[in-house]
Amino acid sequence: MEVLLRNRAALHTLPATGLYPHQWSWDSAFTAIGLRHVSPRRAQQELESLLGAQWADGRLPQIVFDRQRDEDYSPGAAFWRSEEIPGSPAVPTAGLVQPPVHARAALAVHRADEAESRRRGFLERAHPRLLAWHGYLRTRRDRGGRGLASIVHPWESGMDNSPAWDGPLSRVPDVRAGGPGVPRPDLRHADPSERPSNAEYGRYLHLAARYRDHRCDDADAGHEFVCEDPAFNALWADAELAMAEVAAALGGDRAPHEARARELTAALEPLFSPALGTYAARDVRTGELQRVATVAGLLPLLLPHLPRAAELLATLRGPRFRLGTAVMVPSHDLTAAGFDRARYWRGPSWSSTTWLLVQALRGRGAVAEARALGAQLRRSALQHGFAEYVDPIDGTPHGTRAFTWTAALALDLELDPELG
Ligand code: 2M8
Repeated sequence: MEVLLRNRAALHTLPATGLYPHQWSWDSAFTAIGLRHVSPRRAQQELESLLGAQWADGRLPQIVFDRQRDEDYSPGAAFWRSEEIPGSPAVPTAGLVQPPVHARAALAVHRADEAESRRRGFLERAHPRLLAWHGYLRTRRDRGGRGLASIVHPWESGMDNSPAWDGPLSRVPDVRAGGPGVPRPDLRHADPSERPSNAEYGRYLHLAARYRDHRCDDADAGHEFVCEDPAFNALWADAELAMAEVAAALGGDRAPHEARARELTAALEPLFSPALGTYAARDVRTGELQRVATVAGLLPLLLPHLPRAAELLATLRGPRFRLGTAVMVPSHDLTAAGFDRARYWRGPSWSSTTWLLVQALRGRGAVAEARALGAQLRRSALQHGFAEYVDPIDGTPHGTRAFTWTAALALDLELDPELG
């Protein structure tokens, strides 16, 4: 709670006061999941402040900027100039998106105090915005034509420098070529060996600038990075299951959402790689599956009708991810040549993905494993001042400290009647 209070700003919570001084999309959803236990109203406001920054086409932005802090993070409001793009909201935002975990969070927040939720009309107000958000993914983001949402930037996966993006990113020009260096205010707050490299940032900025210069138009044929991410789509399918509950709570029809969740689950199938024992990202431009096992490929375990659950559980428990003996769940295959214990999404364990897998294990009836994994997350969070990510082999903390979603999700597990 101390971390959540320290990072509080207006109606939302910053992921961390130094490294991430704005509001991030999926961070706010995880934050609300923790906050709901202590202040359901604050949790509602956390989500509503993000939903308030929705674009006319339904997208929920990756970042909602605080103009006062524009020097402290790159790229910021002055880079995106969202106010010049038709359909953008009144507040400055990025044009990209992040994984759609918001409906799941809204349902959890509603259930934390249904009377307060009804009194404030929380679900009634959130529902149309969540529908529009999922509608955006369906109508604007199916770039591959196979029923899955595509991401158009690694930031949209939430797992920025995951090795899954190395192949597709290698074809993207680096803005540094012939130009100035890239601004890295992030390196004031975290060690360079724990963050994405300058070569990756050069490509991130090229892609973001191009998207901005094309008015964040998803129909533009010239995207240089278009990928189907198993985690993004599994979280969307899970969010549709949450929407079925939201619709039922409002006296509506759950069936269309359940049907969509099944369709998405089926559409994920071609992303399964028997060689890896996980789902894998597909580069839509080349059609190639990326042959790397990452935690993103395990997240379809959240889905109840998944045909590959047994294979995913075996991989999670096997040498690549070592459930029970690794510290939480590594972001990348422990046996891969490119596994890096300390660098961001190329190996370290994160609370968000670990928490999602705690829920997935519980959903599949593996309650003892869910409890043990949840206990590891809480222990690690408390031991290291709520670190952003940790070494999966010896637990060494990395990135920033007093990180909001680490605190929020540890709090959620602490107060979970079955797991705490
Ligand atoms: C990280 O991503 C941002 C860009 O969105 C960054 O590296 O500056 C990721 O870990 C992402 O998942 C997270 O939402 C964000 C804020 O915590 O930081």
